[in-house]
Amino acid sequence: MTNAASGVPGAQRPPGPISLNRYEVEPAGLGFQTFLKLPVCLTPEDLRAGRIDVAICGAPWDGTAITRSGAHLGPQAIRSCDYHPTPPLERPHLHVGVDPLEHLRVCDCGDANIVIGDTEQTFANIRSFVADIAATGAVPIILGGDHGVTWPNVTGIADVLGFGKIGVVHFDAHADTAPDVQGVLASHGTPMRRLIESGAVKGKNFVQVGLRGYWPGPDIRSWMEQQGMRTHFMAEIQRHGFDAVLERAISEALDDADQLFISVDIDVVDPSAAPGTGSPEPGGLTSHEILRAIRRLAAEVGIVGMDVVEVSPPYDAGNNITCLLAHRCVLEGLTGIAMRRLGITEPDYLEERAANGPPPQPLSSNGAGLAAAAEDDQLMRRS
Ligand SMILES: [Mn+2]
Repeated sequence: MTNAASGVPGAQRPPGPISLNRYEVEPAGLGFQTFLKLPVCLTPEDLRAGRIDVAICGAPWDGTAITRSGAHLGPQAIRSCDYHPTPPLERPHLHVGVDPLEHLRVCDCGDANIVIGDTEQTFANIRSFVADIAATGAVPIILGGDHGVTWPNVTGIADVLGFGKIGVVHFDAHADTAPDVQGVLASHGTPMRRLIESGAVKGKNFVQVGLRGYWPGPDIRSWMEQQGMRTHFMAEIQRHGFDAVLERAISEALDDADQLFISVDIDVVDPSAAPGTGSPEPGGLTSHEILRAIRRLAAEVGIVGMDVVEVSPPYDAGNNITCLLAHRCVLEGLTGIAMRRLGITEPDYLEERAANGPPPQPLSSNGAGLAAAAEDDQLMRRS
C-alpha cells in the first residue's frame, strides 16, 4: 500500500480515511464508486489513524483462470451493486437487528497492484497488500479476481498472524487442490494445495463446503484425505440438509485453529443464482444458504479475513445477479463481524420479530377495538 517514489499517497495530508463524496448526499451510482461509498484509505497510516476495523479491497486479476475469464472486472462491478444514497451510512440487517456500520469502522482500500501477465509479481503485490492491512489490525475483505488470488490473500494474513494458525472455510463447487495445471503452480485450480504445502494452513484446518461435479479424480482426492482436509460435498447437504452440514463445518473450523478465513467462490451457489462466473457447476447452494453461512461463521467463529472470488461480470445475467450476490456476501460478513463484537454469538441467531412474524393480536382487544370503531361510526352518523 506504500510507494517509495515521490507522490506517496498520504505524504501531503494528515493520515486518516478520506471521503470521496463531492456533495453532502450522493445517490448510489453518482461519483466515485467505493464499496458502499465508504471513505478511502490509501496507506497503513490512514487505516491506523481511522482505527479501521474492516477494510474492503480488490484483487482484479484473472491471469490464473483456466476456464472463462473476466474475473478481473469483478471488484468494480461488485462495488457498483449498491442502491442507497450516502450518507447516512447505515445498513441495518433486518434478520438480526444489527447495523454493522453503526458498530464497525469500515473503509475501501482500493485494489492491490496488478501487473498484467506477471503472476509472480502480482501475487507478491497482493500478499504484501493484504499483509499491510492485516498488520494494522483491520480485517481485510478482498473482492476477486479468480481463485488463484486466495493463495496470496491467505498467505498475507499468515505473514501477520503466523503460519499454521489460520483455519479456512472454503465454499466452492471445486476443490482447487490440483498439484499444478500443465506444470504451472499458480492457477485458480491450485491455491488450496499451495496454502497447505507452504504450511500457511494445516490440511486439517481446511473445511470445504459445496463440492460437486466431475473433478477431481481419485489421486487428488486421496491427497486431500491424507492432509486431513474436511470436505463436504453437495450430496451430504442434500441428504442431511444445509444447516446440519454448516453445524459440522462450524465445529470443525473451531476444532484447532482459532483464527478463521472464509473463501467464497461464488460458483458454490447454483448457476441459476450465480451465472456470472468462470466455471459454473449446476446443482449448488441457494443464495440465502451462502448468505446465512457467511454471517454465522463471522458471528459464531469469528474471522480475520475473507475473500469473494470468481465473479465474472461479462458472463453475468443482464440484471447483474451474480455481482449483487457477491456484494451481499460482503454485507453478511460485515454483519457477522459486528454481531460478534456485540457478543451475539449464539447458534443461528435471528431477531425475534424477523424470525417469528408479527406479534399475535389478542382477539379480545381486537374485538374491543372493532366495537369502539363501530360505536364511533354510529356517533358520527347521529351528529
Ligand atoms: Mn470454483
